[in-house]
Amino acid sequence: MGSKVKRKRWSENFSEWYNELIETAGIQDKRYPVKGMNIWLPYGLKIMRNVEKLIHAEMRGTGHEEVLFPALIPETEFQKEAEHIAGFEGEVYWVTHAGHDPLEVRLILRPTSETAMYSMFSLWIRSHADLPFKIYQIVNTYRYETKHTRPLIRVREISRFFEAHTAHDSYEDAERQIKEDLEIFDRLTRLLALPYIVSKRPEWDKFPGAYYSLGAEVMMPDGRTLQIGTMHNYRQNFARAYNIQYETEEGEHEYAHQTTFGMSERLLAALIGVHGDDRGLVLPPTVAPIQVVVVPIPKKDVEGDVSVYSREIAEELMNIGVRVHVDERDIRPGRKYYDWEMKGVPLRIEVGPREVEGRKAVLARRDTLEKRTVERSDLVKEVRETLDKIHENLHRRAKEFLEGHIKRVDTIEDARRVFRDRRGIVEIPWCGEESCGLEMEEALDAKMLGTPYPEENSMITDKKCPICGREAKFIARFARTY
Ligand code: P5A
Ligand code: ZN
Repeated sequence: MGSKVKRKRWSENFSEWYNELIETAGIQDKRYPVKGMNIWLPYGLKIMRNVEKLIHAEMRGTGHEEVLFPALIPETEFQKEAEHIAGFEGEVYWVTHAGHDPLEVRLILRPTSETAMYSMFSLWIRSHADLPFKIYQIVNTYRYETKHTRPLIRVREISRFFEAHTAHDSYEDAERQIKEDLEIFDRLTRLLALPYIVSKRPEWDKFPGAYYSLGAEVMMPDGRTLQIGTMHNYRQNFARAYNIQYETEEGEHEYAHQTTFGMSERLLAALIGVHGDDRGLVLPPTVAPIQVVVVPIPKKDVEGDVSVYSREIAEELMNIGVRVHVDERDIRPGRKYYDWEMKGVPLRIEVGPREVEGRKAVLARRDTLEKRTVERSDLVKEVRETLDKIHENLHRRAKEFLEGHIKRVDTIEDARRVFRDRRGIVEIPWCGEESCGLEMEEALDAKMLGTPYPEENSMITDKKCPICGREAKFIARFARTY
């Protein structure tokens, strides 16, 4: 094993660890000759597909219908909502020619699909009986990102862009939808063992065209936050621009209220970052392509067929729906352990002649690296329980990490100190004025994530805004972000 390269450490140099692991674990190849557009490798795609399955199940369960819109949008459609254009025009890719001919109406590659969908909404939505209207798609979208690109985190082709779009007959019903989105998001992230916080974005950082925006963040190991989900209430902004009207029961015409909910392959980036360690990936069993790997350890001249015994174990596990693989490659066991640990397989079963003879098996957990010998007769039960324990443990330790990195302070000096030693999220009293918020961003070299959501969690009394000295109305969160 002389060729073993020294690995980058998760805890010390996260950014390098991440870039290296994306390739060595077979997630993506980023050598494609268009910057910010990467190739999904088989193993990475399998994990992402498992995440998508969970999303589809949630959307089905909440009455959303799946659709697929074209990737090209006419310039004329794109230009209907003023704030939306202002927010996106610097980020869109243009299609100006077809063959040798310049196009009469130029096209954009969708950066998100509001402007593709909403003129169709105006054709489809006629009466109050058509509402609420709830659709979603998972497609590739294109954004000419100017900040530093990073695989899965900031890409120019977002290849697994999830977007739910809804229309409602009142503001209240749109608010109910945002609540449902938060519940969907909560169940999904529980299945991914990803603890998160939700903030209401400040006015200057809303989604272009939104009345308000919510963002959900996880904490990466270097103390920077990653936004993995957003929910937006558009009120009637887009409905006015795209003429989405419905007839009320009284026969009057009203503009629809709309919301959206978005996520992407950043969910996979979060899984990799939040759960990983110095040995590589650690995948929650819910999305691991292989949940259990069985490694037979044959010994020369020793009785007992480890291979047959291993296959029997695998078959029994397969029969109860466990994704299991037997690694029968002709290489040393240590090499196999190394590979599967790097790929984040939650549980390894080791089988040597001693286990065969004693009707036992060794279980090695990926999350804690603990090993334990169990009876062959208890194996199925033990595997099931251990997979559940692994999931719980991943969630618990990530939650401790997140909560341990949120610090409430009263002054800019204390906030600076937090960013200096530990990084993470700082909560500071804020008067609510944009100028003070921007000044704090500047002073802390951090971004305002917004105010804690639901809103009752952001209210405070008896505190002063550290910039202007006036009465603080909110708690504002700041972090260094991805
Ligand atoms: C919501 C869906 C929207 O686009 N329109 C429809 C709304 N919101 S958003 O915040 O701009 O994006 C939604 C989510 O997409 C992810 N994301 C990205 N992922 C990878 N690379 C990028 N360049 C990128 N940009 C956005 C984020 O998870 C975001 O929350
Ligand atoms: Zn102030």
